[in-house]
Amino acid sequence: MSKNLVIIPTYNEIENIDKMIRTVFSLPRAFEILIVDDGSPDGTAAHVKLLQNEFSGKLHIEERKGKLGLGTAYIHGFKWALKNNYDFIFEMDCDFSHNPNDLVRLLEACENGADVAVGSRYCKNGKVSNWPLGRILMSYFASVYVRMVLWLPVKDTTAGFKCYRKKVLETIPLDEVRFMGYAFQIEMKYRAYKLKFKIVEVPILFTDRVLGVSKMSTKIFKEAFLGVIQMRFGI
Ligand SMILES: Nc1nc2c(ncn2[C@@H]2O[C@H](COP(=O)(O)OP(=O)(O)OP(=O)(O)O)[C@@H](O)[C@H]2O)c(=O)[nH]1
Ligand SMILES: [Mg+2]
Repeated sequence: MSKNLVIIPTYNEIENIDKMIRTVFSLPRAFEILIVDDGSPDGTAAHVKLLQNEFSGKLHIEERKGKLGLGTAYIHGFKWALKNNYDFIFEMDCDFSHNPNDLVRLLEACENGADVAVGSRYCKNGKVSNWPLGRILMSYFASVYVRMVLWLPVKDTTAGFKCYRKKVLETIPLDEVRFMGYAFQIEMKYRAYKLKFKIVEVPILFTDRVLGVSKMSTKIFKEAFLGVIQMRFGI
């Protein structure tokens, strides 16, 4: 049986963390969880540690001292996953924008031959709910922009709900990954594509965050906009 690890980066997710962990552990397939918490002032990490008594051996946490960004949280998690020998490694947000039930379909896509399975809003049958039209348009055209600059054959280039086969994370030089936010998600796909890994999009319904606060900032948008051009000439 494969070892599956869901990495969930958290910063102030106390409203979501309990339900998220319980939902993942109630799925029909076996997943372990690694929370990478950046010293959330709201006590997210303390709650995870409490739950570790209940979910001993399958709920893990790595704590970092301050808010160091999504990209480095995932790199930290990827290294931890490789060290502990997981076969399939997932990225998922804690705010239920990504429906944990879809982890099973991402896993199946990789079991059926994908190296990277991407939970996609913009492929056939993919959907976004609750987002204001402006945000959908911005996100969609950001993906078009990325495809035009990088010729990356993925419809949802900024998607952050993914499953990687171990080999992908062993091959990408993780210490060279340099971006933080949306650009991080683009960079990982672009590197996987350049290394000729098979990327498959799995349609998902993406729902806007209901509880807790968004950590998205204009800095992250700017990084993605300029970062894509840097990637085109850099990687
Ligand atoms: N460890 C860590 N996690 C983070 C950091 N920034 C965001 N996160 C987590 O990353 C996930 C995605 O962050 P969100 O704020 O939901 O970003 P987003 O989904 O692009 O934005 P919204 O649609 O507005 O929610 C959530 O689980 C956050 O708690 C960070 O600096 N460090
Ligand atoms: Mg979110």
